[in-house]
Amino acid sequence: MSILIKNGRIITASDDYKADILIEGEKITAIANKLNIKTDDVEVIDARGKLVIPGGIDPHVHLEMPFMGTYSSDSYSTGTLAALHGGTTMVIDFILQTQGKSLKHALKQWQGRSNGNCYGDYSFHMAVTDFNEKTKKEIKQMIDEEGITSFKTFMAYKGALMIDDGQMVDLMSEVKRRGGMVTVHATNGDMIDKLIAKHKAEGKLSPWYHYLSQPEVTEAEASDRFCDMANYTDVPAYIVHMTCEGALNAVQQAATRNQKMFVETCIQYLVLDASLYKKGFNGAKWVMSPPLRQPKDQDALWAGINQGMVQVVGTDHCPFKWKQKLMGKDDFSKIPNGHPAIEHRMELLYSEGVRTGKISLNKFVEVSSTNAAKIFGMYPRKGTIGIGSDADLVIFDPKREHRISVKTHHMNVDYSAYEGRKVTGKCHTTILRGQVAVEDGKVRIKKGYGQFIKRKKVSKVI
Ligand code: DUC
Ligand code: ZN
Ligand code: ZN
Repeated sequence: MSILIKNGRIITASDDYKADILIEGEKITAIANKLNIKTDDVEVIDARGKLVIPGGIDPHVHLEMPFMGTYSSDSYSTGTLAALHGGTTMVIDFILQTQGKSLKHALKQWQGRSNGNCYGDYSFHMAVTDFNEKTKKEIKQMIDEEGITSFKTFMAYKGALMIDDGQMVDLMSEVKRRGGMVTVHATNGDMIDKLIAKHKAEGKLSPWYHYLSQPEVTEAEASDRFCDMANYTDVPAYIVHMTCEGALNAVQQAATRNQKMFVETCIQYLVLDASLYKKGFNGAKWVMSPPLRQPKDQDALWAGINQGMVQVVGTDHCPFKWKQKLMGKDDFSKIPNGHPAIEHRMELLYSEGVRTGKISLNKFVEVSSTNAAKIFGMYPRKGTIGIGSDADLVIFDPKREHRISVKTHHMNVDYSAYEGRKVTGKCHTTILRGQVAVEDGKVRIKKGYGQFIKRKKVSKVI
């Protein structure tokens, strides 16, 4: 069946106009002022009074991920379905190489959990935690055969995920040679480990000390070092979950050197702050790395978005149920890091960004969808509304008010990090590759509809 969306206001990263959209099969096949299709085989959706935007792309999620002695609580099915409820049609998840094992080995494990289980479309970043001669040979294979073109690195979590600077520059050189991108969790792991040990030795064990163990300087220093190494190797690079003014300053230098350096922040760093860690153990709900920061950092991030220094807003969605958070009841360093947000990113960004006048509608689309598609090799198939693009669309009601709550969210987690928060703007209908996936809260597709999307070489698209 085809779909005709009538009377909507179409917003892309660059345009804002009223038109009808025809979807045939998985693709958008026509856009015109008035489309009159006379056949019974068309579902007509009236989008009058609503916005029609490209399906959101969240390039930073962790589904069913083994981490800190447990697994993040959303599976590939619950996580991608919650994403669709919130207008995100595609996610990029992270594969973690086990130190001592191959990338292929890790890929197989992640395929085992995800294959056939997704509602929404997905891809993987490959986290390289052990770069050696064997891993080096696998980079080309990942890019050319698997369509996995971005390689995540950790400058923290020593002994589990962190690589040293020697491995980092070697990896960067190989990824550059093969046409990929290096992404990074940029915080200084050694400094953080020292501060954690100090606080524990002093008997300071509450979530507040998670925050104090990762001061702004730990992120600013690592971001600066990462930019320098990327400049030295000339690799396209991307800093995930940037939280603070100090780290943004480091990137400014990369911009004046004309580096291909991209920055992502996450919705929580724009709308929540570190005062939440003062709520006793309840603060564990927001224990994530890097931690929430100060209002002055929120201001810097919003400005960075407007100035084009921050290109993407993701979530770092990594939910844990309360029982899992209790693993760190007596020691903040054992609280599984991460918070649930995959469902709320688009609506919060609209409500707190567009409605308040902090960002324009076009910027909203750019940072929630288009830029991620461009940076990660999926544009123009994804990330825009155009003839020939995948029909990944959200029909968004900009006036509808609602409150976020654990009682109504769809993520597999028993608390909300945004409980009771009032939001204006709601995703009414989410369409994925020509199928209505969610309509006014009702699910119309089946588990397994989501496809793995092979991505293009990075150097060809930016
Ligand atoms: N930070 C988190 O908070 N969770 C998952 C991994 C990370 O870097
Ligand atoms: Zn991280
Ligand atoms: Zn992450």
